[in-house]
Amino acid sequence: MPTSISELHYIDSHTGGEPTRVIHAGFPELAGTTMAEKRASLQHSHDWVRSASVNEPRGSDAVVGALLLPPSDPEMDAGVIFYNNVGYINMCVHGTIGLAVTLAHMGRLATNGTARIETPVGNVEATLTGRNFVTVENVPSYRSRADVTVDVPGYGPVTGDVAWGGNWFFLVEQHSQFLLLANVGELTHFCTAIRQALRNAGIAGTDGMEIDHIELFSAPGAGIDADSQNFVLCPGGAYDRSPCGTGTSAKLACLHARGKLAPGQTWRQAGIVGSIFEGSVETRGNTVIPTIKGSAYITGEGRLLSDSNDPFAHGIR
Ligand code: PYC
Repeated sequence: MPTSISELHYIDSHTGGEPTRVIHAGFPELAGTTMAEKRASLQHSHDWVRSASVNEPRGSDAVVGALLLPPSDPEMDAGVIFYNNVGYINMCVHGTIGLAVTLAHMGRLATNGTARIETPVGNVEATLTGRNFVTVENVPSYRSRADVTVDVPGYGPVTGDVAWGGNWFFLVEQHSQFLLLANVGELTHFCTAIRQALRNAGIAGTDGMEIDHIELFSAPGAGIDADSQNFVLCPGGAYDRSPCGTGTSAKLACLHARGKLAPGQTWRQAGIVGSIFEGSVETRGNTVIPTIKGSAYITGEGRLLSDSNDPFAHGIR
């Protein structure tokens, strides 16, 4: 059979240690108009773009992909679909911070400029406040349930809040884990057991959406200048190296709902590797609009090649 080579053009960055791979050319045209429709087209007809670009051997379970598209709304500057090693994520703040720095690298965003970005779950804004610093105004976020207790086999009852920050999170304050990078294996095991227990108990987000991110909190480790430190388990089994911007948004919504965070007050959230996002909220009806600040750095760019004779042309699925 004649060989053909497909080429996906990428720019890589990391945000607080968490990688983002922006794919900006080389993919097929997607059906539909909105980002939600285009995501459905990507998922059902061209899922190889996702797996070829983030799964091994070209990526890893830590990489979040960001397919950069023209916006459907002329008022917006860009559209994006985020995905990972197992499927599609709704919104991704670390990825939006990476995307803003990538747009600057491409000459499409100037310092102090704002990119208005369409996602499948709403519009967000990313403002470049310095070469590597970005402020993201996220989608409306809210706590849907407080103090939900679930029985987790092997661990016993675990209590947490359910909140939306662009993805669904179960946020746990009380537990007996030590949030240290050295404990990532045990933290992953614990969070995976919580996620399964929520599934088994039929506990979900609004509209029955799966709670696919689990977030643990503790006081920050020695020498970390933050209000809190977290560990976030992502849907594909990897942990977020950054403090997770949608998870921080969910946390801010919960703090606000408990009367522990006033509008405009700053919250410094550290992640498990010690990188920090700064967040605050404004209220809008029953929701909050979170603003998350972080930084990203370009780490590479090029073309991902897939040879049609390669058994892993579309990644290890
Ligand atoms: O920063 O929102 C985030 C995120 C979601 C999944 C990984 N990072």
